[in-house]
Amino acid sequence: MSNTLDKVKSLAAEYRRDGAICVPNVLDSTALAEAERYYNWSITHPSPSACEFFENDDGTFYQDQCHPDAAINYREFLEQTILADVVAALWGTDEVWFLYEQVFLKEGTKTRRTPWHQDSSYLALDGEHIAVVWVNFDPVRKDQSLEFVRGSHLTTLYDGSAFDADDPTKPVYGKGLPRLPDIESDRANWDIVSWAVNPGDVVVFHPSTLHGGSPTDGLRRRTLSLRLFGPDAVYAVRPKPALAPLVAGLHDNFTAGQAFRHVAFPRLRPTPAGFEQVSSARAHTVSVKTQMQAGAID
Ligand SMILES: O=C(O)CCC(=O)C(=O)O
Repeated sequence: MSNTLDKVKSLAAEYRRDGAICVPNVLDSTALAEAERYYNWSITHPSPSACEFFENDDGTFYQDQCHPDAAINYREFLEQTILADVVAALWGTDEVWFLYEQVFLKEGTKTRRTPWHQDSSYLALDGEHIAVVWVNFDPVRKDQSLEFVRGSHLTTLYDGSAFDADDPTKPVYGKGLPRLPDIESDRANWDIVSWAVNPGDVVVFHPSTLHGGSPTDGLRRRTLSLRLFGPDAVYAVRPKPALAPLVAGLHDNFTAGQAFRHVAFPRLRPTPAGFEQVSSARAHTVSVKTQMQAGAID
């Protein structure tokens, strides 16, 4: 563990500068099998926010996120996983909280790109201490991997992508934030980075980093994306109530800039973790896609 965390610490400056890093061999086969067990639980227990983004395509591009029972069901994994220590090492903090999980499944003959976007556009929190940890259970080739615009977490926050099949930059809010640029049509002018990822490697990125998933072609890609936050995370106001995290009444509890602490989000570090207060009242009743395309939460 200490070797892995030393390796992570040596990447902290790159993480702060680029907004995304790949850390090889973080999860051993036992830890990976454990993570896969929870991924499988999510796949077999869809929440109301589960959806296929592009139903008319040949391949499957499925996601689900923020299951009302995930924090409770993932508890043992979250308490023990080195992934919480990885983000603590990157941030240089002692405290880490669980925000939510998201699962992706891309499989079939061909799946299209995950449109370029920044997660922060959809998120009700800001801060340096917020991270997405992208874990894969299948080898992912570089040309089919998640791509990032280096350093983009330090510049403009754009409107979200509504994941519209005909227009990948179609905005979620349509006001208050600039529309996403068409990065895909102009790739040479963006500093794009990606990695081939083997099971056990993890990609960590700040949610304000512009990213998009390459299309897959005949491969299966199973991804668990964990969202974690630390001490400096504060509640953020977006042009409309932010879509994520999908927790009933979330916006009633906060004012802009307030420290982001809420019973739905258990503290993972320092140990012992604080799960006692976790509420399972994360009600949401329609799919994420519907919410993104309506530009509002249910
Ligand atoms: O895996 C993908 O294609 C998308 C990942 C992503 O956008 C995320 O984890 O925020």
